[in-house]
Amino acid sequence: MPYIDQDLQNRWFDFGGDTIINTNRHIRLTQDKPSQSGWLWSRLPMSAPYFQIEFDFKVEGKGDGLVGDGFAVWLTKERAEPGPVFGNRDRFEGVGIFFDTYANSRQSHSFPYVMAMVGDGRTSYDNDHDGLSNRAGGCESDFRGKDVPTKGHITYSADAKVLKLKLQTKEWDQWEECFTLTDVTLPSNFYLGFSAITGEVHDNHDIISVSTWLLSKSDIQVGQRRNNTPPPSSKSGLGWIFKFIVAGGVFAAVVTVAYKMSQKNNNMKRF
Ligand SMILES: [Ca+2]
Repeated sequence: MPYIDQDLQNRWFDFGGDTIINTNRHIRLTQDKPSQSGWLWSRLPMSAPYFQIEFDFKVEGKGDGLVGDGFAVWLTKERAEPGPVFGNRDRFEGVGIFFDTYANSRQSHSFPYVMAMVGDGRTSYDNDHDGLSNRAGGCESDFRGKDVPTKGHITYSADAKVLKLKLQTKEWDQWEECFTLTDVTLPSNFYLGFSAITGEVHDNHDIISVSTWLLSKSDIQVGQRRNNTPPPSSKSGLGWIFKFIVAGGVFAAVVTVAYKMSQKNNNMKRF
């Protein structure tokens, strides 16, 4: 927060589609209404061999029965290409993590469901079956409409080729592992993105903060040994890419600024 500077831009992130910035609260990828699609993407590629990403998100809406469709976190070679996969392009190269709140077909697991797909640039996301054939890992997770801040925590080691996701959805500082992917090689340069989509069913899909840390190899190993969050050391992350800090809602006045896409992106808006 407040996410944007006086030019209504952010130095490190670009956003578009139906995304709305509420400078004291959140980046709203979709509102709780039909046929929305929004995105948030890092402007610069990353190539760190060891890193940690933490993001605060909130998914909620007035619907108590059918809601959807969910949002995605992206670590991909491509960026800011709107499309059908939770608001982003299909046939991506890299990792997509889907926070799926709508059952497109009957599954053995409950919803919401969080799953990862490792895209090779050619394979399509199987939307009709909620990505069943694409699933590299996943977990059931009751993350909608929670009082506790809901968070995701990703760690990656290029050396071990391991990508891990932990979630905080129940209590503050109570992290639960969702999945550990092995044999994952991210593109040598990839972007960090978030996107969300609604159709007939809908929800607010909000990103509240994003923090990233460059880790050293020893940070990762210590973190794995303790099965805990590797502490971001002062020598590691500074100057790497960006850090958003949650400031708390101390200002009474809420200034909402709707980001107006460039003409180019406007043309890409509906797909
Ligand atoms: Ca789905």
